[in-house]
Amino acid sequence: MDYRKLNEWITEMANLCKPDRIHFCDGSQDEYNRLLEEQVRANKAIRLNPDKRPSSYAFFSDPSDVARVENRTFISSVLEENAGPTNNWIDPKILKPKMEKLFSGAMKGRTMYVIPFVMGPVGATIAQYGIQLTDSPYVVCNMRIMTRMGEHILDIIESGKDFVPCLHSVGYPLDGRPDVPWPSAPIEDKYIAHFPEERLIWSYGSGYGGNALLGKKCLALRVASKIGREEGFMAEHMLILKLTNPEGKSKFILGAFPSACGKTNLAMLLPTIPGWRVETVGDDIAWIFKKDDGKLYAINPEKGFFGVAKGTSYKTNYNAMKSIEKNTIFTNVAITEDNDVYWEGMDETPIKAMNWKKQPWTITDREPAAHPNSRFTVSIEQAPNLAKEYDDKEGVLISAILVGGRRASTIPLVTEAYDFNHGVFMGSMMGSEITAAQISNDIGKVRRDPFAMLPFIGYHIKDYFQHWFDMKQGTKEEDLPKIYYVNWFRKNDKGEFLWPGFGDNSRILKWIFERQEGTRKGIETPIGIMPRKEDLDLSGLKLTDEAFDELFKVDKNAWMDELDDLYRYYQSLGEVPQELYDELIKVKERLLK
Ligand code: GTP
Ligand code: SPV
Ligand code: MN
Repeated sequence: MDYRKLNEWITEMANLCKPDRIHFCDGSQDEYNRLLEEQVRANKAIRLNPDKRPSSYAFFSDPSDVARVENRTFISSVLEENAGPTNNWIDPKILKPKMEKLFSGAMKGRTMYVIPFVMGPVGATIAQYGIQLTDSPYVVCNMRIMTRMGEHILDIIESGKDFVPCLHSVGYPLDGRPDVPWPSAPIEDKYIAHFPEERLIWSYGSGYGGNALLGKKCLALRVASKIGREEGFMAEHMLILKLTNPEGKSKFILGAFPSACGKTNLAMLLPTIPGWRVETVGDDIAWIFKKDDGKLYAINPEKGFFGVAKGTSYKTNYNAMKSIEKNTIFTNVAITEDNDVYWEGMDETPIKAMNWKKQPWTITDREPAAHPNSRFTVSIEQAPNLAKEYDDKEGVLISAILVGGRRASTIPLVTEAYDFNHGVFMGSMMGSEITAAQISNDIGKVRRDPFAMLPFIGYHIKDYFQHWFDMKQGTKEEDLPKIYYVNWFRKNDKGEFLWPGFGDNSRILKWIFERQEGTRKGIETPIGIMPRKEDLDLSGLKLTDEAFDELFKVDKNAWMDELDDLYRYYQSLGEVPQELYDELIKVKERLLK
């Protein structure tokens, strides 16, 4: 929206939603503290033990509002064919009036907060400005952590920057009724709507994560992916890490894994191999753009982590645990008797706790104490392994891109693509078991999730694939990032993970780094290049030959089935680029040789 329409838009939305008050957020620490304390007094949050977890708070959502709701998320493009077969679509001419009715009076009895923010470092050529209007102070506090937000951004917008208007309400007007700890609307009234042509976001009825922090999935992925398609960059669901070898040489590696499949963990990894270092540039979203040298660079549009709490421990993710020792907002975790946080997989299990539903819980209970999609929100600046480039508006040069998901079988630990097209093919075939990061009856089932972007592409998926191929135009193959298919989650027939994962993933990163340097070998297989046992640094790791063989096994029949299924998948999407079929055929021919 044109910045000259800013005040008009705010007034119009206020007239629609009828809040009691309007508050322009300045983004200060004072304002953040005040809002949190107000929510403690209103019984919406608890302040954690200041001796254990200084300046930290815990919130507990309504049990019906615990994750992104993909079946209530809409790409409301003017034409249905522009949303494509993978998105929910409603004609904006129908959705807008429907949502206007819901928004009408939705903020009665509440304050409407005006949040000016930018995704990306200020001054980055592809930075995207936004204004979120919300009636949730929880959202304000989370947006302050997750984005660059405040008065200074409003000044930039007022001085002439276009911005993406984002309207949000939890959908629980206080029309003569008392407030509840976590207001939200029933599922059938929830709408997470994107109007891509207008670059407009309307979200109604949920206060949780990606549904409500509109800078994140809505703007930085769905809307930005559409903008990127038009303006020549890519908005991707990827972590960005900086890997440094013992000689001090660094490379930047991106990784596209679906929700709750290990992005934050990889971005914050503590290598188990001596002398290697991993630093974090980003843990969830990467914007990829080309510079005049023809090479691809990335920036992290976010400024914080909204990380999965469950499973995070000093053993599995030391840097995350250090990051959340203070100044952190927790959502849907359990609370210990001394008023600290707990979740399954944490280092020590208490005998008793209060669970995420605020009920008494004991160690013998069958139900987990924390919700599987419990989260922490913390500034990226609290990461002990923060890379200095995280705020660099020039971005970082991409050496390699990992793609992968949770696959109990078929997909080997690591496979290098023969070239860029083969790598895009690998990304297109990604499948993963559905996790608790979205509300679904199919948790655990494998679904195709190309580049981990299935829920986040703001336009037709066939054009998305084409955009990948377009990105390479004018760039020499050797200047493009190398693409690797990884799978930390392969299991043996007893259902146990074959690979230790976490810090030991550094062994795979090392192979990838040295492949780029030309100092590591691998063997050509029908599905790509793989390390032999002697090509990987497995020192100090107990990995049997059987486990190794199983991790790298290419089961010909399983792959033929996979390719048949993939072929049908492509067919179901409409006209996907011919390059994908070409790659599919090449793999098939190599398998049959
Ligand atoms: P989103 O924030 O939802 O996008 O998730 P994410 O991709 O950042 O996933 P995250 O790193 O938070 O990991 C999610 C879950 O996967 C946690 O429970 C981790 O403990 C687990 N996990 C992460 N890395 C590994 C790994 O290498 N091996 C195994 N077995 N589990 C892992
Ligand atoms: C994801 O689901 O990929 C997340 C969490 O990063 S949310 O912000 O809720 O989308
Ligand atoms: Mn994510």
